[in-house]
Amino acid sequence: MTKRSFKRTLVTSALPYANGPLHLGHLAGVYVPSDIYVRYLRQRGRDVISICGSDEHGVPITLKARHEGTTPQEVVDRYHALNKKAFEDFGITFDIYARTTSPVHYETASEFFTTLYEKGVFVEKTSEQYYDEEAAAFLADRYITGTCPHCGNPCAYGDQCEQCGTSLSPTDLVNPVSTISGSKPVLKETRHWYLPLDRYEAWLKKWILEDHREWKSNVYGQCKSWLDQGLQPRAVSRDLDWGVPVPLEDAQGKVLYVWFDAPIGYISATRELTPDWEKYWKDGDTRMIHFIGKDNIVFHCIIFPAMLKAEGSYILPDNVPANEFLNLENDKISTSRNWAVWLHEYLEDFPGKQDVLRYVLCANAPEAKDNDFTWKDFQNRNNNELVAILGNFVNRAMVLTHKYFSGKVPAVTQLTPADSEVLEQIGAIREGVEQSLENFRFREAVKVAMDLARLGNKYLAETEPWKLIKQDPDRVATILNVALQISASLTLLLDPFLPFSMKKLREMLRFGETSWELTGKPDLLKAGHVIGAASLLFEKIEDEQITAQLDKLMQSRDNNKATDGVAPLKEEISFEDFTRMDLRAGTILEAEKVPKTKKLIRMTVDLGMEQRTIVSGIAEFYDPGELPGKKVTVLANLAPRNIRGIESKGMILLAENPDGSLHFIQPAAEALNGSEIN
Ligand code: B3M
Ligand code: ZN
Repeated sequence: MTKRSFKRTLVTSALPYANGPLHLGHLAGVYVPSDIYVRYLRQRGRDVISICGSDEHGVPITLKARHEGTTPQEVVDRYHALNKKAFEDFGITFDIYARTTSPVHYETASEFFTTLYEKGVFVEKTSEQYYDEEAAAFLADRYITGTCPHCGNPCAYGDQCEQCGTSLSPTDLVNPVSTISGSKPVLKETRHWYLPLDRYEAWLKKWILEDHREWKSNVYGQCKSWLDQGLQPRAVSRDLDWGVPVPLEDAQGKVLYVWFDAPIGYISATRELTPDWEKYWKDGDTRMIHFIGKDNIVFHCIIFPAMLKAEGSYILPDNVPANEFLNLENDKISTSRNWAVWLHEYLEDFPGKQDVLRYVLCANAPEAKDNDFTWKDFQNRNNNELVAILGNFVNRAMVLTHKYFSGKVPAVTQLTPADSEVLEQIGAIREGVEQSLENFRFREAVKVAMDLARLGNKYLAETEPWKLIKQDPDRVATILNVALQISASLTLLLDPFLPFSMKKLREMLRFGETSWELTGKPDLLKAGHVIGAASLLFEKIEDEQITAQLDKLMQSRDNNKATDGVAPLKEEISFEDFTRMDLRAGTILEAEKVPKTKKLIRMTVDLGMEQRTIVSGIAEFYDPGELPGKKVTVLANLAPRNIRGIESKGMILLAENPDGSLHFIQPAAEALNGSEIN
């Protein structure tokens, strides 16, 4: 159980795969909460480091490289740079953003494997695995697809079915197919090293189910269900050519499984960050916290701890505050369907509004269950909370101070009991925020912190200094002093959540302190201190901006619809194959329905040198009356065919949509009848 005191904190955030850009689901689930947490600890002067980096191994990366006709290295270089920048742009303050392709990581991961190997931890096993004979490669994880034995999804992967969520092994798949060559794989023997999780089951049960009852219920529940099902040995190596090579003599062509090397990435990143790294990893006075999404729970709560325990010299995580998933406009975020808000695109559309997204994602974080991000909610929270409450309060306090006291903090003449109560509440609010943050309840934390702005807003609304300035300027001096003290405390309390805006507010107030402990202390701004000019902290977001975002999303939905069911490409042909077709521009002269048929239209087409009779099955899509005069493309050297007793000489080219509808491929108006198309 926690509640003991630690000397330092090691915060890790899941290492995103460097195979695609980041979207707001990533921020909401992992990086906004972890950043709030470390900013808070730093503000308290605690010894804390925040570790992250790119996960650069794994089959999705090599597959992407193959699709793009490039190398895995090129893919990870590109996305490492893009994602590192996106984090920086959103003020996610990692102490290091490392990479699992770095030499330090290769060394650390190999050493870790070797230690376990030499301790005799692994079980070495030869088993039959799928092998692609055309590509001469074993088919690990996503290199193989097939039908899910549980739900019948025909596109399940070798490691997981994305439709029903079941985790699979390649031999579970019905009708397996190699994603490299499309061929049917064969079974072939191969040797691998397994981590015998079953031997750690009893220990894990005690460590999690008894000693860590304080873990979030979604995390605890998932662990319990894994442990109740019983743990199996897990292979920690793969037959692949991209990854950390298995550091053994007779292991050519074998690399460490990505989920074996990736969490070791936290250790190697710390090594890269500081020569003092062992203090963070091997001293029992360090508290280690893993921030992750729910799909990573088993790896961080069961497999990695078992690895650390087996190694023997490392500490274990004290808490794993995993979040559930964030949906977008009532639909699962999906990279392949482009149903996402990409971080770099957000900043193009809302420059300078990082804090708004941080705020909305925190206020609406998927902490206990999946949650939904909607642009309407984004607009409402910005306009009704950030603008109307927080921005409005500090702006009024500052503008009135400039107006009545030339920008000088007025001295308190006399505090009423109501004033004192307001000032005392700051301390209570601060404690509330601390409680929530220490327990990883970020939604609650930001709400309580915003209560201070609500309190300030209410205070000004009730005391109405603008009505008193004529008859009682002393009272106004006191009111504005109180309002400015609240503003100064706000810069401290809201800094972890809204770092860009609070920095701006501190500059406006000319208030240089950042220590958390000062929140609620009297006279943060001394009487006589001159504040700077007031400018707006937040701007209203207009309906048009929201509509534009929704349109953008709907467009990607339409694009998906249009490409759903598109026929796969046919086999490659040579240029000579193409030139055998004689394609000509033509114009329809006459058209009539073929009697007693539903689909057929008989046309006379002018091909310049001659007129042709062509029959085509387009009556469901075109009315004969609208056809004369239309330009068409004709395959002119197709052997004549007899269709319902009519000799059809040539074929009119048509595009067929996924819904089966047919549409002419029309040459431009300037193309003369009979001109060759090539
Ligand atoms: N790259 C999976 C993910 O992004 C993985 C996390 C590794 S953390 C050690 O969901
Ligand atoms: Zn399934």
